[in-house]
Amino acid sequence: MDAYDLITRNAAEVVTEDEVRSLADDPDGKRAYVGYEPSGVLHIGHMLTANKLIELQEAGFEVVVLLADVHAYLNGKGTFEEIRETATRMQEQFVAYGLAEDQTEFVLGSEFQLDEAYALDLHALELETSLSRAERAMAEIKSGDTVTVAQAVYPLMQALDIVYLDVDLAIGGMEQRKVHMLARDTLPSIDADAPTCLHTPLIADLSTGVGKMSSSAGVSISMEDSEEELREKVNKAYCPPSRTPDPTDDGEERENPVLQIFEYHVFPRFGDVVVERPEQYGGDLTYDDYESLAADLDSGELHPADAKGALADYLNELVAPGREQIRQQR
Ligand code: TYR
Repeated sequence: MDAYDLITRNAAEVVTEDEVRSLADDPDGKRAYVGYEPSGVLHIGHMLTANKLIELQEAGFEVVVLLADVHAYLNGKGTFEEIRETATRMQEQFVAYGLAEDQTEFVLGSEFQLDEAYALDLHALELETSLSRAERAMAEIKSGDTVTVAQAVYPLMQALDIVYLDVDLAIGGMEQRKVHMLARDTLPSIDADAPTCLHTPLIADLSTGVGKMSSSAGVSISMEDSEEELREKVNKAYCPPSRTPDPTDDGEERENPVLQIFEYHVFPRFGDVVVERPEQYGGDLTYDDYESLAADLDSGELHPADAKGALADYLNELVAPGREQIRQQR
């Protein structure tokens, strides 16, 4: 795979393609980052952007993980002390997951976000931004029902982080896109470049295939799950024998979350995927890419129950080191 294909593999969106192409021309030493609000344990959403960071390391990028303690605080996630403690644990879980410790720079937001120069730049961005724009940027990020002033400052700080961490590529899930668009529009007002961005897809709700999977509602997968819990969640997952399921009766679009997890979590981390089957049902199936697995599910060659069994095995392998890490943390 060439650098551009590796960088953009499984991306839902890149802004802009031309900008990413020029990074791909000479990726060595380029910097990419993801910021995370520290939360108890890594879940499948964190793991999805982490997969992208691992691919970027392969492509030659320097990778920065921002443990966004101040952002978590502004978003009502607890006291500073609680959040900082969680940040340390989260860092250990990322390393257990596979982010190379010597190739990943972990930064706590409060290490630089409380500096005077940062504060003054932040105020300059505040002058440039309407409250309604900041509020819209936060629609898919904010916790709680009312928008606080803290949550309006939040996306501007996120924009500024890109400048202060000196990154060439900002990564986030699709729910971050409006913050990134705000960053592209406002950073030039403080003489900084509009950042290049890459957004990873959102995985549909596991049990319905509708909307997006979230750690706060519905079924989610986390590093805390035991092997049995993983198996149970995957077994109950929505998985019609199709990669393009019919919409719901209400006309809502549906995805196949089992296939999505194969595509965004399993294939990026494992070269080959083996679906074990008893001889009498045709024996094992081996896939070296997502397309062939999806095609077999579509054609009926691969039964959803067998796909689920294999998915649970691979997810368990991905989660096991983090699960062990969490056990030691307690
Ligand atoms: N907004 C991100 C989230 O929803 C966290 C984040 C904070 C990302 C600061 C980047 C950043 O610079 O979790």
